[in-house]
Amino acid sequence: MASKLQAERIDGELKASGLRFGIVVSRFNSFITERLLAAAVDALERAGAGGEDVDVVRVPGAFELPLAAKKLAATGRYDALIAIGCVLRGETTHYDYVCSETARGLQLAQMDSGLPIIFCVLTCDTLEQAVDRAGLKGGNKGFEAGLAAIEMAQLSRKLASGKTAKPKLSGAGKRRRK
Ligand code: INI
Repeated sequence: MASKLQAERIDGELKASGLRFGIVVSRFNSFITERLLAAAVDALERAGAGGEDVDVVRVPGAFELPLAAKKLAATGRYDALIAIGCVLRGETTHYDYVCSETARGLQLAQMDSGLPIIFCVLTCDTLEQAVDRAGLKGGNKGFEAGLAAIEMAQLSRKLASGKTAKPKLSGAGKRRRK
């Protein structure tokens, strides 16, 4: 038998006004990362963020993103962070170390701080693949990251406030008072 319980949805709204964002961007492969950055800022602006609500910090390469993100998180100034980078496979294993440590470091920073840190690091075999994901065929992952940052910031506020909706029973499932 189908359940009568109607669980309420708890979502983060896509409204950026009143929220503060920090964006950490890698200068390595800046041809790609600056396009991702522009699209992320565009998403925040379209959702209502003001210029004074968005800070942009640049680091040398993707490997440096986790430490900068961790330090930004520690300031307590932000509702969400976005980490932007682009790692392209070369002929050595360097790529694998940079990719795995960047992802691991950002996840650690996110879990340690409790602040949403959006992973906008492209890890591609070729420059063509990266270009496709930074504004051509595959859309722009920076824009997606901007939206994810807003959603996670709103959701985090909701969950932290404890004002989440409680599941309620529909008509037939309600207990009658005698
Ligand atoms: N950093 C990147 O962001 N992308 C790359 O493709 C890359 N490659 O290929 O080497 C890269 N290396 C630099 C690395 O992130 C650090 O900045 C460097 O090792 C200093 O710690």
